[in-house]
Amino acid sequence: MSRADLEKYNKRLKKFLDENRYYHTQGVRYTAVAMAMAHGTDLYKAELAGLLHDCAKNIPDDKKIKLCRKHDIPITEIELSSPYLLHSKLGAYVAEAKYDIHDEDVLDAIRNHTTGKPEMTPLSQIIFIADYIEPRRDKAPNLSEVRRMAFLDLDECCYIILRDTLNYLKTKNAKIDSMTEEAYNFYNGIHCKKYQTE
Ligand code: DGI
Ligand code: FE
Ligand code: FE
Repeated sequence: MSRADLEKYNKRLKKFLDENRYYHTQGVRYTAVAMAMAHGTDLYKAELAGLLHDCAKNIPDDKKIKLCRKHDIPITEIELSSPYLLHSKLGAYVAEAKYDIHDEDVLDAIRNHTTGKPEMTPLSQIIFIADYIEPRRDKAPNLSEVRRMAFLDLDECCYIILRDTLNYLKTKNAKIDSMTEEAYNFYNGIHCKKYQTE
């Protein structure tokens, strides 16, 4: 693993992403590195996972489903009805098969970046959060609070993001992935213990 590899991956990635997605990816890449600095975790892994987290995003939805089936990646009912959710699982597969990444922590961070999950590693939390707060994001509520919390408390930051995401999905009447719900319950539990609330 070296920094030269990152530029090699970046060049390859550019061919597979549309322009907006490419710039979003650079935002997540550098936001993740800054967060790794603040939390004392591995800078290279944060940069690598940030760079590759959406590597499967621009694959058309029908092809996402086909590729998952071909490579024995299990598809849940909700993923079948909202196939964009598959880009994270499929992204972990692509990162391993096409970019030759075998670090399980990095692959897990890519795999879990859309829904989150309970007990994420610090790297998975960093990618989950960086994806939400990178500088080009401007639609989520409470962004300035979330951006500040990203550098102070990873668990609390995940709690706020999951709470606001579930609220947003409910207003849109979108189907909720059980993993998003489980992740919320887990980080809400930590939040309640810390702040002694119900
Ligand atoms: O790929 P990005 O757009 O950079 O970001 P992402 O991978 O975090 O995907 C964000 C979208 O995923 C956002 O619109 C909320 C949505 N999402 C997260 N959890 C769920 C969900 N959508 C549904 N339907 N159900 C979920 O549980
Ligand atoms: Fe994504
Ligand atoms: Fe993203």
